[in-house]
This record gives sequence, C-alpha cells and structure tokens, in this order.
Amino acid sequence: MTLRLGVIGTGAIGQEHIRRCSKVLQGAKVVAVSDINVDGAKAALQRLGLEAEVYADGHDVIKSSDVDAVLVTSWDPTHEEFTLAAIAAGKPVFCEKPLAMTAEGCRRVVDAEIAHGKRLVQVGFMRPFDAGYRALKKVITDGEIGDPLMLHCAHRNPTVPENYTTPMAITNTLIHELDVLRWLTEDDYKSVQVVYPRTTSKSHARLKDPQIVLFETQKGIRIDVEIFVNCTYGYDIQTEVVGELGIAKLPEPASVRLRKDAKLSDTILVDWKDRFIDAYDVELQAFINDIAAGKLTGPSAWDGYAASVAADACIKAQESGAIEPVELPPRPTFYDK
Ligand code: NAI
Ligand code: ISE
Repeated sequence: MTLRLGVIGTGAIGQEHIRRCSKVLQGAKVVAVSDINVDGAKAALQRLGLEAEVYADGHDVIKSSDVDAVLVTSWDPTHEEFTLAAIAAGKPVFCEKPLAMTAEGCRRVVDAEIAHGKRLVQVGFMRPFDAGYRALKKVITDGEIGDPLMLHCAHRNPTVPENYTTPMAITNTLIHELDVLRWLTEDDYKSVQVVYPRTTSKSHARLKDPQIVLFETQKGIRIDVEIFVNCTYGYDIQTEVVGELGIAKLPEPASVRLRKDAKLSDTILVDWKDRFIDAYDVELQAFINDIAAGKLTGPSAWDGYAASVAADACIKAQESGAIEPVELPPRPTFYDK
C-alpha cells in the first residue's frame, strides 16, 4: 500500500524531501503540502512536476483524511506545534531537527507520544543513516581502536544568513553532533563549556563565529566540536575518534583527485544537500518502511529530547563561559529498542 504523505514547509529541505519521496524512494507519495508562502509551495510543486493539495495552514495537512503521515520541514520554532498536532491526530510524523527549541518543548512531545501509547515520531537526524558514520561506528564497536578517549569534530558551513544568531549555532547546527556523537559513543554528556576564538570578519553583529564546544561524557571521553558557519571554503563535516589503540576518522565524501596546473586537489562539497544526499534517502525510506511494518525504529523523540537537554546546557554555557552540567533524566522504558 502506498503511504500518503503531507509535507509542512516547502523550502530548501521540504522540496528535497518531496522530490525524494516522490521520485527516489519506494512506497510513498506526497498528496498534500503546506507553506505560509502558498505561492512558493505551488511553484515548488510545479518545478518538481508534481501535483498535490496545497494548504495555507499546516494543521489542515495534518487533519486531512487523505494524509496518512506527516513530514515537518518548516522553520525550527514551528516543529513542536506540528509534531504535537500529528500525535494528537494519531499520525506518524517525521520532524526535521530540532524536535523543539528547548528540552522542555521536546519533553512535551515525549510525554504526548508516551500517552498515545505507541511511537509516532522520527526526528530528522540523518547522520546515523550515513554510510561513513556507520562505518566509523563499526570500527569503534568492533574494538579496533580500543575504548574512545577523545573526539575532535568540526561542523563548517560556507556561510549563513543575517538572521542566524549565536544560539542557533547550537539549536540549528551543533544539534546534529549532539545526536550523532551520543549514538557513535553510546554515551551521554556530563558537562559542557563554550569558548570563543577571535570572531571572523565574515560574520555579522548577532553571531559569534567560530565557537568551540567542549564536552565531558559520563564515561570521561573529552569531545571538542568546532562550529564555524562562515568558513567560506565549503561544507565540511569532520569527526575523528582517538582511541587507546588507534585513531578512526569519518571518511571524506568520494571525490576525484585531480592533478592539474602543478596542483593536487580533491573537491570539497559546499552544500549540505549533497553531503548527506544518500543519508536523507535512507532515513526517509526507513520511516516509510517502518510505518508499513508497524514500528518506528529511527531517531526517536527521546533522542530529540536528549539532544535538546545538551543544547540547553550549551546555550547556558555560551552565556556564562562556565562549565555547565548536562542533566539527562533516565530514558523511559517506552523507548527501549
Ligand atoms: P527554508 O527557510 O528554506 O524553508 C522553510 C519553509 O518553511 C519556508 O518555505 C517557510 O515559508 C516555511 N514555513 C515557516 N513557517 C511555516 C509554518 N508555520 N507553516 C508552514 N510553512 C512554514 O528552511 P530549510 O533550510 O528548508 O529548513 C527547514 C527545516 O529543516 C529547519 O527546521 C532546519 O533546521 C531543517 N533542516 C534540516 C537539515 C538536515 O540536515 N537534517 C538541513 C536543512 C534544514
Ligand atoms: C542546516 O539547517 C542543517 O541542518 C545542516 O545539516 C547543517 O549542517 C547546517 O548547519 C544547518 O544550518
């Protein structure tokens, strides 16, 4: 049976997900979309050569009897509201990151899902579906480098718009590492500190860029993550795990090595859409397949909550300059695998 999807938010990633669900993946079709920019939504469908019902209000997508499951791809602060509405309607919902703007907001989603009695939420953390991250995790779990001691990571974007602020480096950007590093190390954060190097002249008044976020985990692993969102040169994601017996590094995306003009060069991607294109396909195919199988297995509302508990502590640390505790309550048995 074909899963009928409704998509709320038809901007950059909304259009990407509509394209992949309609043209790449199996078992689903997009029957309804919504955007506060209705003309933009219509134009997006036209560009993609697709037809679907267009609504001005995302809640009408959720309520529609033609829609079996919902993708929330609107702006960050709208995620909680639409995810809660989908749970209230008893419909599975794939919500882009972050699940909500604060841990408190994520907890409301967790509580609503537990009250519903069955998992309905998958959070759009795509990195655990990325072949490179999966290979890196296998090296660790196979014991090839012994116990992890330190992680050195970087999340670099070429540029961000003027409305991107210092806390968004955490809630919009670092949130990916907050999830994937928990998954990679099978550990939770204990404390965090944020330090600021000299700010790049490429940034703007409301953004301190770059930032270095320093974690200690419950097992005592030390993690440093550089967030540098105006690095200018490309979209560059780095993760290096230093273990007792060796070092494991996230593979670089495949690129043809060029010898030309007395230079040796590899291409660096510039767009997140290209860097994780396969991972987005895999995460959404998993969502579609899991709904058909009756059980969601991808990143859960609890994972969204755990990342946001750490994000709240990071924001506190951004403001205080101090080492702040990260206090994650025990995971409810509802989320046992
Ligand atoms: P965008 O600005 O290109 O698109 C967002 C769209 O949502 C816009 O068209 C806007 O009009 C619409 N929108 C805003 N409020 C709405 C509402 N109440 N109802 C319906 N539509 C509404 O932004 P982009 O880059 O597509 O990001 C969208 C979301 O996806 C963000 O939450 C972002 O954090 C997340 N994202 C995730 C990525 C990932 O790697 N997993 C990559 C890029 C974005
Ligand atoms: C964007 O919203 C994403 O989620 C990208 O994956 C991330 O790398 C970027 O920093 C965010 O702005």
